[in-house]
Amino acid sequence: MTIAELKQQIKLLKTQLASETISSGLRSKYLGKKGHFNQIAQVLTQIDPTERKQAGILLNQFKTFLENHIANQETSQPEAADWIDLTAPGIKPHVGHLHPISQAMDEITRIFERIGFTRVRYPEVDWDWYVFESLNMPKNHPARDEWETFFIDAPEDQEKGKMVLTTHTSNGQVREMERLDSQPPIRMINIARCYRRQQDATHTQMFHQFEGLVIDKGISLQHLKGTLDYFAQEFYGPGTKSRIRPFHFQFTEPSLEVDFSCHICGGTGQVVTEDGTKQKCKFCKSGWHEVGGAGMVHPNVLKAGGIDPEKYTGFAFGWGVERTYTLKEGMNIDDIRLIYSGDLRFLEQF
Ligand code: FA5
Repeated sequence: MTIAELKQQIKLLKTQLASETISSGLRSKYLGKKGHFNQIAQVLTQIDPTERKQAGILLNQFKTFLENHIANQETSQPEAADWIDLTAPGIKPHVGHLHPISQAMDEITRIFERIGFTRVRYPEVDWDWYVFESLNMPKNHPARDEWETFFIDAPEDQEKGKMVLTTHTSNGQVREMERLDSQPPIRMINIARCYRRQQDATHTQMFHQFEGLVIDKGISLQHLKGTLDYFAQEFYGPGTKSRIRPFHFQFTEPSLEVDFSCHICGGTGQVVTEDGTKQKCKFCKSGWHEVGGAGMVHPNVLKAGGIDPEKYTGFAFGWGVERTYTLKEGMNIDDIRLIYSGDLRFLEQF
């Protein structure tokens, strides 16, 4: 090789280097063991001995040039900002979403707000008076046993009794009457956490209920049934029906249990299989799903809230949010404890 050829090669490498757009890897590519510089330096032995000194000087100058150029590139383009392809699709940031039960509570709130209900919240640690006694469950009444209550180890209030973790959102009934100075009309939707000593596939120790309360002149069972049908259609979709069955609660008279028709079998309790035979619907077994209780507000409850039962009547209902939500079409949640398992594989599906 001649000095002229060496100069030509150095020139080519400089042009190539100038067109490199990323700094990462430049050092090993040009100055590494098998890099361009070492490869070109190997030709030194092939150069005529009379020109070797000059070739050595040229190579040294080229090496210094490479060192400086690459060092400059590395400082002006830190690794992280190596190279940006402005046309590449962006990296989708990992965004979370509301917990499915929060989504359900928002939806329930919107459904009732559309027909004039006001969303309220009352304490989830409350006095015995609001949770039991004002709801027509005097001290030592056996009906209290159904509520498997957590009691708080705190001093008792002389009038309002012990403190408990609210077992149901019905504690909001007399509180709402008090908030409105016992002046109907009342249209409340109270959604809150509740606690009971229960734990199995359909019960959790902490769960949510939503409580409706309507009090005005002339309120009847028909208003309640109309509200149930409205909710059924809005929450579960057109065609869903509601059904009421006689029950007993101390704070309503008459008392009812509320069912909604099953979306799988349309309330018939039977599904037609592919071969045309009829089978019992496995989802509901009877055509209906029970969601919770309801009834006409007991006169004693109205009195506890300072409202004259001779002038006013009202209805109330209280259902589990988890229960109501898991009955939605396509949910397929057979164990409500999953909802609070914190398992992202479960939660990310909603
Ligand atoms: C009550 O709690 C009444 N306060 C409802 C009511 C309100 C009746 C107003 C009349 C007027 P019950 O104990 O049945 O009723 O509970 C209502 C619903 O809450 C149940 O059907 C269920 O959906 C839900 N629920 C009750 N306990 C649990 C639990 N441990 N885990 C999950 N959901 C529960």
